[in-house]
Amino acid sequence: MPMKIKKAEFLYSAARPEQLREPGTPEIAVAGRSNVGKSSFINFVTGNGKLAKTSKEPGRTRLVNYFYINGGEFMLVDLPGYGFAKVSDEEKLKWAKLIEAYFKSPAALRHVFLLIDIRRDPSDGDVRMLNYMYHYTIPFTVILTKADKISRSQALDRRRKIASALKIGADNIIISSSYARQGKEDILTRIDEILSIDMN
Ligand SMILES: Nc1nc2c(ncn2[C@@H]2O[C@H](COP(=O)(O)OP(=O)(O)OP(=O)(O)O)[C@@H](O)[C@H]2O)c(=O)[nH]1
Ligand SMILES: [Mg+2]
Repeated sequence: MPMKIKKAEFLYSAARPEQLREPGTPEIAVAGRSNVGKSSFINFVTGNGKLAKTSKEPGRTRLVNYFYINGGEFMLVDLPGYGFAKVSDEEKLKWAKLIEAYFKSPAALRHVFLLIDIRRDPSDGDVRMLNYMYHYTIPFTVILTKADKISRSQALDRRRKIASALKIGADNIIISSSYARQGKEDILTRIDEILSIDMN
């Protein structure tokens, strides 16, 4: 059964690790390269086009942004993107520390949606992110974004290639497009599955 999102609100932004929220409400984080479509994905999935700020300029999201869904049923967390060349080394280090702190206190972190542009091969940053998740044993689903840019048969082909490059099953990869509103049912069904797993 797909999860029904009735209400989505911006809750909080964290710029430094010590500002990360105390665990409580289950969290699903949205991670991926800068400009891959994370903020657009959050707007698409919640059905609220203005919730997360999107931009043509990579590096728009610099903070960890928390979105409160259905009055506290769960939280969607928009993580800052990685792999943006124009960012200074100092900024990169800040980013790494923030993400590291986020993954290290995963009490409430249930799942990560790792977004990858369907037209691109996984980057070093994507592989590093996957390794983080294996290291901290955080379950994840890969979401291929911008599927509107290619045909349906090309999309299936890209999914096979990316699955084999990442050594994961193609069934753990959802094809989506925020523009064409593709993949929403699969994503909402996955969210429902994630939240119904008994953590005790
Ligand atoms: N064609 C297409 N473009 C998309 C899609 N989703 C997002 N985009 C575009 O991709 C660009 C980046 O989108 P964002 O959602 O801001 O990306 P982000 O991953 O949040 O970027 P950062 O916050 O910089 O890490 C924007 O120009 C979006 O309009 C999609 O499904 N299809
Ligand atoms: Mg963003």
